[in-house]
Amino acid sequence: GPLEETAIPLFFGWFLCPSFQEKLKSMAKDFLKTLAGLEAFKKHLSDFTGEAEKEVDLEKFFQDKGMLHCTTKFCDYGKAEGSKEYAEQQSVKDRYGNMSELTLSALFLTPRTLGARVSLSEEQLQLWPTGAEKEAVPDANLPIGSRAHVTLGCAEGVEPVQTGLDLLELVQLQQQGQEGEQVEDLELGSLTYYGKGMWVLSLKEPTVAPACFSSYYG
Ligand code: 2AM
Repeated sequence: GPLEETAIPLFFGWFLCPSFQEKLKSMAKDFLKTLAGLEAFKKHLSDFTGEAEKEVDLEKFFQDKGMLHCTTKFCDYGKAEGSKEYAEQQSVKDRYGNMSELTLSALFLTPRTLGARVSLSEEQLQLWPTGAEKEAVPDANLPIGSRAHVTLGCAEGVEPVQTGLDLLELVQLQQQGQEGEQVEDLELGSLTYYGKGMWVLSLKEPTVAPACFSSYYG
């Protein structure tokens, strides 16, 4: 009967330790503050506002989406394709509840989302679901794990799933050799503008985020 079955969660992922969540949130806040003050950003402000000359408060523009985490597999309680197989995968069972260190390599924002890019280790990639990139961008050959990220905020009416899609768009541009417009060297790293309101801050020193592999039922 249903009571003997294992319930499949909404999603699996690495959940950042509470103290680190605060650290990352304040890092993102500082970044937005710096960005808002740059002439280069002001020049492209209409990407965010739809009209020139209008002001935007970036900190209010991106709404908090709660507990910071890096989703591995979105299961939708078993309705998403491959979720049962993922939940039963040996590596998933073995690592469940284990701590891991996520490497954050960049912060990025678009007129839809604000996120941190995660560079997964070989070991962490064993928990990465097959087809996560193909499912999002079927026509491209994007590196496995290149969708990995932490959503830090979304514009009004935007669902967090968008953050990974925005990241993949950026990864695709980089893969196609688009170098973007190197805008500025900030304290945290170099800032690049890729057009259409897409900004990337490559961290000079990747930030290590302690996180626990677990799942969320809601
Ligand atoms: P996120 O990983 O970009 O934050 C609950 O909605 C969580 O699952 C969110 O963290 C969300 O996005 C992620 N999510 C929602 N729908 C998804 C999908 N179709 N594919 C991958 N992740 C998804």
